[in-house]
Formats: sequence, structure tokens, C-alpha cells
Amino acid sequence: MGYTYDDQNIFAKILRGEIPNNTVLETEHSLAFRDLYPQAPTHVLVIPKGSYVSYDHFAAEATDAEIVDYVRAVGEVCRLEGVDLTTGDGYRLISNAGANGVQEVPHLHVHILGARHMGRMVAKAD
Ligand code: DGP
Repeated sequence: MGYTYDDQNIFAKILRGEIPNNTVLETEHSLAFRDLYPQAPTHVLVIPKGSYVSYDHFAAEATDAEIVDYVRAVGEVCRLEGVDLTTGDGYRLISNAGANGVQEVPHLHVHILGARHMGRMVAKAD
């Protein structure tokens, strides 16, 4: 059994330019843009341009070039947002996957949250 990717998901539409986004950084293989419903003063989503549903999918099937680009893009956004540890006060990365991870959009994304204290790591489930 392989991974299933739904190319009608909202981030696929953003990548195709069908809906607008507030871009923070674009690289060869990655795109970072502001979350529509920010949970913190800094709330940026970083996605690969390739069709990957989750972190595990990306780790298994992305090229080395895509992975390097993506990891560096996440770090660069932290720097651009001033939350990195050379000048800022830190941040939290979250990547939800599947039903138990409560993933709403089935295209890999890392949330970068910061510019406020982020509180406990995991809230009690509803
Ligand atoms: P997740 O539960 O990890 O799949 O979070 C999906 C995030 O995507 C959520 O924080 C809200 C955000 N989001 C949903 N639709 C849009 C959109 O059309 N544009 C942007 N920028 N963000 C969106």
C-alpha cells in the first residue's frame, strides 16, 4: 500500500496559483506562507512543492534535494520572522498527520509558531 495524495486539497490549489496566499518565502522546492487562522503572532506554514501528504510520506519518497531545501526553508523562515535562536526567543514546530494527528489539509506542512510563549506542548484531547 502506498500513499494517497488528493490534488484538490487547498494547499495544492495554492501551489497551482488557484487561490492567493501571503508568501513569506519561496524556494526551488518549498513555499512558506502565513496561516489564514493564526494561533500566534508568528504563524507560518511551510510546505514542499511536491505532492506529499505527510512528513512520513516526504521522508520516504522526496529527493535529497527536496528534503534539504525544505529543512533549510523552515530555518530561514524562523530567521525571517525573528524567532530563531540567534536573535529571537524561540518557536514551536508542529506537523499534524492523519486522523490522530488531526490534520485538516492533506498536504505536508510544518507550522512555525512563535513571538509569544507557546505554553504546554500538548493539550488534553477533546
Ligand atoms: P492542520 O490541522 O495541521 O492540517 O492545519 C491546517 C492549517 O491550514 C490551519 O492552521 C488553517 C490553515 N489554512 C486552511 N485553509 C487555508 C488557506 O486557504 N490559506 C491559508 N494560508 N491557510 C489555510
